[in-house]
Amino acid sequence: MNSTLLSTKAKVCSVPACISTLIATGKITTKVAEATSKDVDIAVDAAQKAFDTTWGLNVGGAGRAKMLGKLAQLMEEHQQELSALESLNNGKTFSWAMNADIPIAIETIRYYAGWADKIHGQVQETDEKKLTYSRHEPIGVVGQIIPWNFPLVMMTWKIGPALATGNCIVMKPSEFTPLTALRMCELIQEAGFPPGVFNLLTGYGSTVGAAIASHMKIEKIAFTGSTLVGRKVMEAAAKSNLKNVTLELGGKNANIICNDADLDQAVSWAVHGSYWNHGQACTAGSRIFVQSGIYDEFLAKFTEKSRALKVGDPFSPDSYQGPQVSKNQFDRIMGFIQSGKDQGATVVLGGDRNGTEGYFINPTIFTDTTPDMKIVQEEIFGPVGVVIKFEDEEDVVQQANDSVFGLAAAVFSQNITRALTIAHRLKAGTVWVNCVNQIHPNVPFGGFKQSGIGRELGEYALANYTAVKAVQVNLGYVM
Ligand code: TXE
Repeated sequence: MNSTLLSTKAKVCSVPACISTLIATGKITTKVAEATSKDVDIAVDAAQKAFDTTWGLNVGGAGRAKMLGKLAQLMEEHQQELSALESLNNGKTFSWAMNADIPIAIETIRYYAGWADKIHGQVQETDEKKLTYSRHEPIGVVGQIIPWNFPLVMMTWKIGPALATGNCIVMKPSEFTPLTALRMCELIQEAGFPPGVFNLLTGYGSTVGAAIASHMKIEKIAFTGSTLVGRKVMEAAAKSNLKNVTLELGGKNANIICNDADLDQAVSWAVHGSYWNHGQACTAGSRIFVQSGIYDEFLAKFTEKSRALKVGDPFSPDSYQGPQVSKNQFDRIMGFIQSGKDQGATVVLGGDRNGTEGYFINPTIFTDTTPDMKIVQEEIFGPVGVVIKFEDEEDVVQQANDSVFGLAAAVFSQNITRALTIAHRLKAGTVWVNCVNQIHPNVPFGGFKQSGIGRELGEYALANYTAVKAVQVNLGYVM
């Protein structure tokens, strides 16, 4: 049991420790336990035991609904605390955590509480002498690996459908953001989930994450993170027990603004699309395509509005943007900015660090890019946008789809026919019209192309966590 945290036993061992840093200043906040692959085995055994005895087919949907409902209520009661922890966790502003992340997380759990007693199979008409039906059964022990950009939201997107459908979970949060996940363990216990149903292991991807992905007794894995690691997870699943895989990976999302858009609205949404969560959003609208008739005016207004954003202490009420999550990410983003400069793009705004302490980066805008540049093709995951001119629909659809990713896109036009025609031609799992970054628990979310496999949220996510069994009963058919 060394250095494992099994939520349901609320046991934390102390050594060896991995660290979590206070990102606003770069200093250490606290230390949490570092699990090993042996702890994954222990967690899987605990989960399997719970599945066979107290969970899985041993508890009805109404029971699961009640516990999920209670969990949502507890999260609501602790909203301030969870928001503060989330802000400490990854540097996002307290006000965004309080007004967006935590409410979305609560709504997600409440939404799946509603599904728990509505998981139905079907009856198939085959023959008068046969009764044939399908059951949607829980898979068993499922592995879930989540990232650091929306730690609690990502946690609820994973545990909501998995618990509603009766599975037991072994989860690993990002090594950068264990804090809200650890607090959730206590709330999950308080909500009445039996021991072993939910197990959290804090630790690194190359050890704990890899052990989950290749575990022979974990029959499904859900992963959110980089495309690079998504490939590794899929490979490990294929090489071990062919576990079922869903992946939510990166994006390089097109935000298309047509001549006939409401310009001021388009500017405000583009600011939100580029800098929300400090640009650390897989849906960030980091490729902004603007039609030639309004290009100059848009760029001037967008630059002015971006310059006015306050970057600073995440706990200060007037901060819009806090620090990037880690030194790794800070260096990575600064590397992308440098590559843009080296490859000849023009820096219209920012392009530099904010202050001298911590991982703050000024909102950055590039123009004069070419399609082959790294800043146009690769996911930067920071407050960096490129503004690109386009002439007509054909041109912009071709440019927008010129990406290995296909997560999200947005179209701004007051002509609904034009907006929807473009929306339908874009290769993306989500297209927003006259808005960006709108997330609802009942709307499916996921990517085309290398942005992922499968859909989270909505009714769609239930299928990720159920195995369909067909039962055929002979009512008198004689051999
Ligand atoms: O992600 P990793 P990183 C993208 C974004 C970012 C880049 C790198 O572009 O700049 O990825 O971020 C676990 N087996 N996204 O390096 O490593 C890891 O511990 C199993 C987009 O932080 O993919 C963490 O829990 N698991 C993304 C999780 O994977 C492993 C959100 C994600 O970390 C593992 C985050 C392994 N071998 C980054 N190695 C999104 N889609 O929103 C690491 N992990």
